Amino acid sequence: GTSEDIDTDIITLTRFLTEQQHNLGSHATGDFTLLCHALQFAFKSIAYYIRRATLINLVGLAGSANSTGDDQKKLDVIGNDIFVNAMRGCGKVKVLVSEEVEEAIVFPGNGKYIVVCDPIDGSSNLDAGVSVGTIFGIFKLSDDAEGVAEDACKPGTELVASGFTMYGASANLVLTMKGGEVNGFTLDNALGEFILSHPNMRIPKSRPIYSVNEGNTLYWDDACKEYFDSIKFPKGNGKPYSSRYIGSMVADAYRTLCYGGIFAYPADKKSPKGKLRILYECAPMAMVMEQAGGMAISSTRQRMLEVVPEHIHDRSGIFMGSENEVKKVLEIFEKYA
Ligand code: AHM
Ligand code: MG
Repeated sequence: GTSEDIDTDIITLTRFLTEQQHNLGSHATGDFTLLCHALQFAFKSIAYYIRRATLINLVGLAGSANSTGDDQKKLDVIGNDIFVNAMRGCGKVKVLVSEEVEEAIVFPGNGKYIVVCDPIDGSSNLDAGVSVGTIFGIFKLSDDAEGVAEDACKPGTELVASGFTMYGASANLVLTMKGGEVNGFTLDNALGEFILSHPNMRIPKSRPIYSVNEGNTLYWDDACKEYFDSIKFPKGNGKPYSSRYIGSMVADAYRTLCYGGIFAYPADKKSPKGKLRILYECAPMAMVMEQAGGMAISSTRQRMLEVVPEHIHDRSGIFMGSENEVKKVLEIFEKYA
């Protein structure tokens, strides 16, 4: 190529964050920006170790169990440690909730933020080289709060920012800030920078794709069965929906965001409260979906962002994705309510 083919004015995440902070004017202390820098370092490190995993023998079990008793992978432990250390190191975080740690972590110092995260979601897929991801949400500590575990039990409506990084063919970071657009960044491995590659992501209004673990059909309630039957056996000469399920929420959510459709992990007889966690799986994803023009609801038809967890590791059923697809769920669920 000639020199004209090279874009010399790319928007890196660093530049993007600096511009965002500038737009906030004198209100911005720079704390949030520093926190985001620590986050992006954690994503880069995790991306690096995932890419190197097989070569440096990080796959397999680590010989310990996480808070719910699941076997923990070596990379789960590493991902969590990277995340915790990055959040501690930036000095801006007071409370950290991680899927891998039973209790909320309260850091010394006067950090003003609460961070919730699933450092490596979908880790059962790791050994097969399937995409996994980090999910995160950021809350501001209330002025009168001293910073204890309970301060993290907030509804998604109070998130100041959220997103996820998918470690796939490339590392893709999706980031949104309260009231703002959803922006997608791709990690340029050679530069070591996230580059704004998908500005203002908008989820299509409708799309006939569904994503659910259909092996749970036996455990679904009638409303759930009717909904999935309605898209698989449409009336008249309508075409049935396509099925896509990776089993890695971040990857399934990223595809849903890009192509549209619906992703669901319903509450069922086996998991009466659902499988996915409210604070660091459902709420951050719901914020991304809504701000991209989509919807997210719980199995009880509540707006996902308004669900308040009683405990940091609480779960919920979830349906999220294109607006019209989620509305179809609501329509059928209302009949059973
Ligand atoms: P994890 O946090 O233990 O990795 O579990 C969460 C994952 C999600 O990524 C995914 O959507 C879901 O579990 C898949 O569950 P299932 O195997 O029951 O379909
Ligand atoms: Mg998880």
